[in-house]
Amino acid sequence: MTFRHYGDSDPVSLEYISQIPGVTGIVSAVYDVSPGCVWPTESIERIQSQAAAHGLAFEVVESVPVHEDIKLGKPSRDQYIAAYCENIRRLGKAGIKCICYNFMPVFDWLRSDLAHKNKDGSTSLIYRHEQVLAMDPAKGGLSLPGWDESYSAEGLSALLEEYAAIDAEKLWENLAYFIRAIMPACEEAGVNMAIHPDDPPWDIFGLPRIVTNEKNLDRLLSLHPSRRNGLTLCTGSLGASPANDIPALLRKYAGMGRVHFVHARNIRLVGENDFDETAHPSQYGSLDMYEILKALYDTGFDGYIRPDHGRMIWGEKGRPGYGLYDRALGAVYLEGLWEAIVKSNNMH
Ligand SMILES: [Mn+2]
Repeated sequence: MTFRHYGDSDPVSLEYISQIPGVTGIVSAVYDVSPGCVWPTESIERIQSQAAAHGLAFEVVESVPVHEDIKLGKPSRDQYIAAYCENIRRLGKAGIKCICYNFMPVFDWLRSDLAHKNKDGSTSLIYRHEQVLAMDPAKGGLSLPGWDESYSAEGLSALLEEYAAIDAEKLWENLAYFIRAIMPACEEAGVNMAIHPDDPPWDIFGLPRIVTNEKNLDRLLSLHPSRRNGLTLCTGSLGASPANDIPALLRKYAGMGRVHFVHARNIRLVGENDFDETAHPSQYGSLDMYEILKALYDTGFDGYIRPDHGRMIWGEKGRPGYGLYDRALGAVYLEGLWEAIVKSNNMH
């Protein structure tokens, strides 16, 4: 069981994380280096030693960002891929076993409201498709969680223009080129790549999104046969589409040994393409967390898992989705489910 940490700027301290029962490691990254650049070895080692000082392992990186030129397939991509491979080698040397990444054009995960007030006074991240459709990122003023604030409105318009030539098939080609180019470094370094599904799993602002469903996950894995070409199975991201049967997907892909990392969280579907993020337990959302963990148990899953986004509860202020309290409750709830599954299976 791991827990995401955002480095020195994270209001949730490593000490607090070390106090959560059952959490043995952090998921983190070097945050002060631009996409496409090589991470200084000292920065990687610093996270290692800070985590170790609190008895926490640092074996999962989330994320090593993929430069937009790689997604666009521009000639400059080769230099950025070379830097990516160097990062894989450096991270492998530092003890990292798994790198989470995504291949979403321009925008990372997207919500329409980062602090929707619930009846009990807690706040949640929610997504309302109509509201997102009404946003125009090229006009500026957009401030969203996955949002790179460094883009000017002009810079963003130019980037979106470049993407006009990139349809889903072209994006697949560019993803295939990237995966095939980095796999030798992964083999050499002993690092598993774990692509995060697109969140939400449908096109946004006219940009294609391709890591969205079973058919596409099959295609992704077929791009390179190495087990190191694997998945971060994010239950809440894929689960936003009711067509995605999460326990079935886990049984299939964890059974193939291709799931290296699981983001476990619950969401409640409240309309077509609309959802609320909820507390982790099954009763609050549309996902059956018991069936999800049972699928992992039955397939002998031995990868990493972490609670994903949490609500803000008990007056906590912090990074939307990444407060301490609700994620800690989520971790311990998942551990409780796991203990029950393990013990009930040992009895038979
Ligand atoms: Mn996730």
